[in-house]
Amino acid sequence: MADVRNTQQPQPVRLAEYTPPAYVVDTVDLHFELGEEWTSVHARLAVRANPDRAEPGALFLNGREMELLEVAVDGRPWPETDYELNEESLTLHGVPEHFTLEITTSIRPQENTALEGLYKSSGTFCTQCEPEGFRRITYFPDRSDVMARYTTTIVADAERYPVLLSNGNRIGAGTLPGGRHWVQWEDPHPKPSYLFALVAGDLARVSDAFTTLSGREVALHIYVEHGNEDKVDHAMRSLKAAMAWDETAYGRECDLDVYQVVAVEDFNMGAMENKGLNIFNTSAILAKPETATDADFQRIEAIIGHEYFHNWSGNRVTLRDWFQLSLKEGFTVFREQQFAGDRYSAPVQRIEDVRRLRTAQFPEDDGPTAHPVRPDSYIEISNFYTPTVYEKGAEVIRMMYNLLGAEDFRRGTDLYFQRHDGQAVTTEEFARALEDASERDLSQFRLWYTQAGTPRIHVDGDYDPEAGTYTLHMRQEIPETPGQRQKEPMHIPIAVGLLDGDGNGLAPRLTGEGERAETTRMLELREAEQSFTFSGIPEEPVPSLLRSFSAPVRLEFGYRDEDLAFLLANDEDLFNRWEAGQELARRALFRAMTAYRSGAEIELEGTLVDAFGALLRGGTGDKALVAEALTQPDESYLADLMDWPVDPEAIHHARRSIRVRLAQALRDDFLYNYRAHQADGEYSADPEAIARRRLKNLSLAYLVAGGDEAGIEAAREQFRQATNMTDRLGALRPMVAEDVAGTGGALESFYEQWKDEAEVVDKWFAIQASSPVYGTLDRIKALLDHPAFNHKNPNKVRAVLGAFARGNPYRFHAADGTAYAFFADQVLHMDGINPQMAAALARGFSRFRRYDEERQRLMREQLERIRREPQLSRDTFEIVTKSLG
Ligand code: 0A1
Ligand code: ZN
Repeated sequence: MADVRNTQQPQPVRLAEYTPPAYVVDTVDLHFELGEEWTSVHARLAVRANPDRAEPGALFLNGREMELLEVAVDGRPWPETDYELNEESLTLHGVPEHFTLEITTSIRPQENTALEGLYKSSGTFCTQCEPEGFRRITYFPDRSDVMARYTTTIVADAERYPVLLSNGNRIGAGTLPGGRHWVQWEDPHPKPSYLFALVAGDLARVSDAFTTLSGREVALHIYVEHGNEDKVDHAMRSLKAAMAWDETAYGRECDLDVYQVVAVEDFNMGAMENKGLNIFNTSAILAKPETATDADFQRIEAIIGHEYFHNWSGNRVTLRDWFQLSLKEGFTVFREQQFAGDRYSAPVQRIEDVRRLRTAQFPEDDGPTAHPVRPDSYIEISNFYTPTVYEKGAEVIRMMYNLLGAEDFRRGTDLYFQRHDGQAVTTEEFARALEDASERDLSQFRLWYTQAGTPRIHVDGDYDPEAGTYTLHMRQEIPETPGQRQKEPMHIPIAVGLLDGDGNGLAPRLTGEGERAETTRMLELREAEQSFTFSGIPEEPVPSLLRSFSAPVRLEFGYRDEDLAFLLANDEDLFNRWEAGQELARRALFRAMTAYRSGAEIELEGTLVDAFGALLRGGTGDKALVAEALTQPDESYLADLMDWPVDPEAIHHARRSIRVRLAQALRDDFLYNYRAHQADGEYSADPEAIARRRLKNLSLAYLVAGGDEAGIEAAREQFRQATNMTDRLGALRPMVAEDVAGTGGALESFYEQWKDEAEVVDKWFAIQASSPVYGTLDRIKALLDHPAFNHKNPNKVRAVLGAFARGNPYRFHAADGTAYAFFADQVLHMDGINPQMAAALARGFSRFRRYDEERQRLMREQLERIRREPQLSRDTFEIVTKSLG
C-alpha cells in the first residue's frame, strides 16, 4: 500500500497554533477481525461537542493508509455528501452535539513495513500507536488530549493466534465457527489513542505477581516467542524492583490488575508504555548470561523501569500535544536514571548518562537539527524522539531537582501527580507544581524548555591570600541555533567543591553566609557574567566544578595537567574524578592528533601514565570507576570536540596510538588486573560482579592493543572458554579491533554457534560494522547480503547500517566518498520500507558542515540526491532539508 508522500512540500505543525479539540470522545468500542490478507476494524465512538469550545463545527478525524468501508451516525449511514475524505483525514459536516459514530475500515497489517499502527512481526500481530499510529487503524481524533475509555474485541484464528491481548482487563472470551475465537478487553482508565495496544499471536507466557504497598495484587505476565521463556527472569525481576522503587521514591502505586509485557522482533524503538500492555523490542527484554552482556542486563533493567514509570509520568498524567513530549520523556528518563543509580552505582550511572548525553545530544544541539527541549514546530513528530527531548529533557528535570533539593522536589512531584491526575497537560504545569510546592521561582529556569543550544561556561578562579577569599568568575554564552539568534542568560545550577592541598574538601561558604558543613555548594548562575566569592579559605584551593554534572553545559576552566591528576586522585565527587581523567586523556589525544597531522612521532607524556597507573594499582577501591576512567572517549565524541574541520583519520590514528602506548607503559598493571579479576563461580549480574568483569575485560583489551603475546593468547583462550556473553565479547571485541591472527576464524565460529539467537547475531553484525578493519565498505555490503540480514527488521538495520555510520567514522568518512554514496542508496531503499528508520539513518549526514570542503561537497551531493527523490517520506524529507539548511 502506498504511503502518504510529499507530493506537496510538507508543512510544519506549530505549537502556537494549538487549539483544543472541537469534539471529545468518551468511549471507544473496537472490534477487530484479524485475517491473513486484511483486517477489518469496526469502531463505535461516543462523541460529544467539547463544552470548552463555543462552535464546534465539523468533526475532524485523522486517518491514513486505510480503506473506509462505512460511516454511520446514530445508527444511520452518513451520506457521502456530508463528509470529505482525503489521504490523511475524514471530516464530517453537520453532526449533532452528542452522537454515536460508527466507522468500519479495512487495513493490511501484513504489508505494513513502517511498523506504525497495526502490523505483523514474525507471525504476531502487534501495534505501535505512539505518536500517530492509531490513525492507521481507524479514523479518529488522533491527538493526545482526546482521552477515552476503550473496550476492545479481537476475533482471530484460534490455532494461529491463541493469545489475544489488549489494554486493561479481560472481560470475555469465546469460540466461533470456522476455528475462530474471540477475547474482549476493557480498560477502565481513560487514555489517549497513542496508548492503545493490541497483540495476537502464538506466544509463551511467564507469570508472576506483585503486591502493592496498599496490599493490592497485580498479576504480571511476560509474553515471548516459544523457546524464549528462559530469557525473561531478569526482566521480571527488574519489573518487580521498578514497581517497589516507584512506591518509595515517588509514592506511586500501580493502578492495574494486570500488567502485561510482550516481546516482538520488529520494533522501531526500544519499547512502548501502552497502558497495561507494554510492547518491547526483543533486544530490550530477552537476556540470559550465555547470550546477553552485562550492558544488556543493565539496559533491560533501565528500559523495563522506564516503561513502568511511564504508567504515572505519561499515562496517568499525559500530554496536551506532542510539543510537550519531554514532559513525559525527560521526566521518565530522569526517573529511570535515578532507579538505575540506586540499583547499581550512582556515580557510575551518572558517568554513563553523561557520556551518552555528550556523544548523542551535544552534537545534535550544535547542528542543523538542534531544537529546544520543547520544540515549537515539527514536520514529522516521529523525528522528535531525540536525545534532546529525552536526555537533555532529563537533565532539565535533574537541574530542578538540584535547585530544589530532594525534599522539595518530591513535594513538587507529589503535587504534580495529584493536581493533574487524569489530565493532558504541558511542561508549564510541571514547572508550576514544583514552584508551588517549593516556593521557588523558576521563571528564568523555564528558558531551558524554549532555548536550544548547549551553554558554554567559562570560569576563572582568583585567590586572595590576604582576605582569605577565593572567587569564581563565570561567564555564560548560549550559541546560536537554527531559528534562534538572540539568547537570554539561563538559570544554571553549578555544584562546586574546593580542595585543599592535601585533597580534603573544604566546606565552602559564600561571603556573608554562616558556617556550613557540606563540602559541595550549589551555586546558581543567572547572569551573563557573575562572580561568587568564598570566605575563610586558608590556602589556594583546587576547585571541583560542576560536580556530578549538575547542568548540561560545556564548562571550561584553565586547569593545569597536575590539577587534573590531583582531582582524579582526590576528589570526593566520583563523577568529577572521572571527568578529570577524561580531560587528561582528551588533552593527550589532541596533542597526538596534532603530532599525527604534522607527521611527528606520537608521544605520551608522563602525567597521564602516572595517573592511570595509580588508579590501576588500587588507589581507589571502586573497580567500576577505574574501568570508566580508563575507557577512551569514542571517535565520534572526539569529533564533536574538535575545531573545524573534523579529521576522522587523525582522530582514529591518534586514539589508537594512545591506546597502544598506554597499554605498553602499563602492561604489568593491566596484566595484574586481568588476572586478579577472573570470575569465580556462577554468573551474577550484581554490581560487584559487573564491575569486576568490566575491569578485567578492559585490562584484556589494553593488553591486546599493546600487542602483548600473553594478552593475545589470553583473549583467544577467553573467547573459547567463556561461559557468558560478557566475557566472550570481552575477548572478541579487542581481537576484532586489533585484528589479531585468528580473528576471522573466531568470527566464523561465533556465528555458527549463535546463528539461532537473533540478539546475538545482531552483536555479530555490529562488531564487524563498527570495526575499522572488518567494517570496510566491501564488507558492509557483504553483511547486507548475508542471509541473516533483513532490511525490514530495525534491529538488523541498526546493527549494520547504524553501527557503520555512528560507530565507524573512520570508514564511513572515507575520503573518496564511496561510503557516502552507498549509504545514501541505503537511506533511499529504507525510505520505501520504513520511513522512521530511513530518517534515523539520514542523520548520519546531518553534520556534514563539520568536515573539510571535499567531504562536505560529497555529503551535500548525497543529501541533495535524497531530497530529489519524488516519493520521499515526510520523515526523511524533514531531516534532509534541515541538514541542508
Ligand atoms: N514512548 C516510548 C518510545 C517510543 C516512541 C515511538 C515509538 O514508535 C514510533 C515507539 C516507542 C518510550 O519512551 O519508551
Ligand atoms: Zn519514554
